[in-house]
Amino acid sequence: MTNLRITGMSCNNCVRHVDKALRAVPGVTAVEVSLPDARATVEHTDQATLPALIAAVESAGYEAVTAPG
Ligand SMILES: [Cu+2]
Repeated sequence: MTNLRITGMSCNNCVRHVDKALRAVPGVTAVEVSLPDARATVEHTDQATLPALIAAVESAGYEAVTAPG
């Protein structure tokens, strides 16, 4: 499981974009995105690497860094 701090989300459309981008990464099994917490919690296998998760968020137009649990 990986927690990401997401920068750039301002509404529920942003949440959907981030959610969709993360779910498209091979190995991701579950995603929970919180707008008020600016956070995404991602359940995934080893197939989904941290750089792949971050790249997916960036390709959707947002910034991501790892966040503590
Ligand atoms: Cu938005």
